[in-house]
Amino acid sequence: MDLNTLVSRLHEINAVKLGQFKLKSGIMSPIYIDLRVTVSSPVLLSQIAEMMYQKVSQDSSMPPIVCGVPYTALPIATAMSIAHDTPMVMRRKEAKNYGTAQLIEGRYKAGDNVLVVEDLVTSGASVLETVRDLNASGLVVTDVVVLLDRQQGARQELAKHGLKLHSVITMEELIDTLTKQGKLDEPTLALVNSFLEANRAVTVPAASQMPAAAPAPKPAKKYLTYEERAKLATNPTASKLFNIMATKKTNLAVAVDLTRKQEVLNLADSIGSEICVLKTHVDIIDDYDQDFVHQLEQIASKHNFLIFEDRKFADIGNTVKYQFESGVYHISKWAHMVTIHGVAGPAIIDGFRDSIKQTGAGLLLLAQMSSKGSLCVGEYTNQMIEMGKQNSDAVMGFICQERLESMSDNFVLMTPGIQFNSKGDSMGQQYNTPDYVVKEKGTDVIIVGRGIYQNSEPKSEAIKYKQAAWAAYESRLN
Ligand code: 5BU
Repeated sequence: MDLNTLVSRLHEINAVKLGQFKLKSGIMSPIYIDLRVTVSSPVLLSQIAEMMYQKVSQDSSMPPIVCGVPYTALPIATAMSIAHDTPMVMRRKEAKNYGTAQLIEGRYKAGDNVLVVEDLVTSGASVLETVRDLNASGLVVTDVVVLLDRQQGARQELAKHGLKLHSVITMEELIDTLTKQGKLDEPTLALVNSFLEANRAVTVPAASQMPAAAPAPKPAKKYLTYEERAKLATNPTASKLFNIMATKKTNLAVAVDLTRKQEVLNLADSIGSEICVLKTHVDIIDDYDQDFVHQLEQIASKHNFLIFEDRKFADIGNTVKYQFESGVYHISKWAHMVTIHGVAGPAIIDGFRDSIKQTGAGLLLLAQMSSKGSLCVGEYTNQMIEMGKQNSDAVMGFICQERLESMSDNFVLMTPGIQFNSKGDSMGQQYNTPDYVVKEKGTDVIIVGRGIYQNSEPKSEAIKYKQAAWAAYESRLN
């Protein structure tokens, strides 16, 4: 099949869509290519697989095993495998915690070369995820084949990892052919072209920052300084926080869960010089008023710390927008950062966008919790990390108990559930030490509540936590 026929067939089955589409990255695109629909057209599917096979065979020597990137490319790889009697392996997308717990299914031996098959590439991140799992199982990857190269950086990114990209068709060729076939009118063509131009340089995380391999992500080994992280941060508050931490030499956040405004303010002023963040739950303050916020803001700027309202928003976008901006608390007006759950799905983040655009505030995604039996684990945690990556302008970091490989350095990792002398409370809280979470588990900021505010000498206790957490940070750099 030639390219002209291929494009006609894709257009006929509605695999090429024109309109307004929200991409995985949140960007709106006037063109969307959905190759999943090819499973309903088996002849076309096998023709596509054949074109891809021929492309690789022309340019390189065909590796002896194929592996599709889940899910869209699985049928393409299968068709290729059956037509050419080329064995296939399959990468699991989700962790399996029973049976053999294999990451890669199929028969292979270490050192076997595998052709990675994907429907289309934008930045190359999904391909790299599969490559990494194949490599982790001892397999070698030198070549990647796709039907469509969207020309948004994947070729260069894959080359950096020593991978050669073969594509049957590029986005430019697709647009050209559609135009020649009279399927794109002038205004649409202009829209598509300006979109492609504007989005040519999509960046992908470096290999060390790629999403965690299922099933058992380990903390990454190399640590950057907070100064370096400030430069990588994609959210302004994340950058500000890293800078404050570096300047004040403190990665201590204090959770001031006191119920009278004067108590909170007194403690804030007394420990302000020791902390980078003060965490509030304003809905537990009996005599909350706007004056409280006003005073707290003054103390925060006097001591150079940020205010974190641990509101744990969880509703649909429209509701959280009101909860954030309106009501008694007007949180958006004063909080530098807030926490959100992901149960409602990624659109919750849209509820914060208008306000965040103006203030630069940061969202902290609840990737893991400190309490016993927490359901924020496994695939949920992975999805939260993915949500953060897809919205890295608004998301400043994660609340988590460990640094997972997929948590890239632009994010701040903050960990509650910290106390020197207790393992937990009677209501499910579980504690670790500053050294354990910062040095062993690789998180950045410790959040200490009762360990400090219930101590008879909160200021000197805060200094002890600060010193312990900072020493753990310094020692992990070495
Ligand atoms: P503690 O007194 O150090 O146990 O207080 C911990 C604080 O952190 C408290 O404000 C909690 O609401 C908050 N927290 C937590 O303990 N565990 C979590 O997983 C999350 C927040 Br998220």
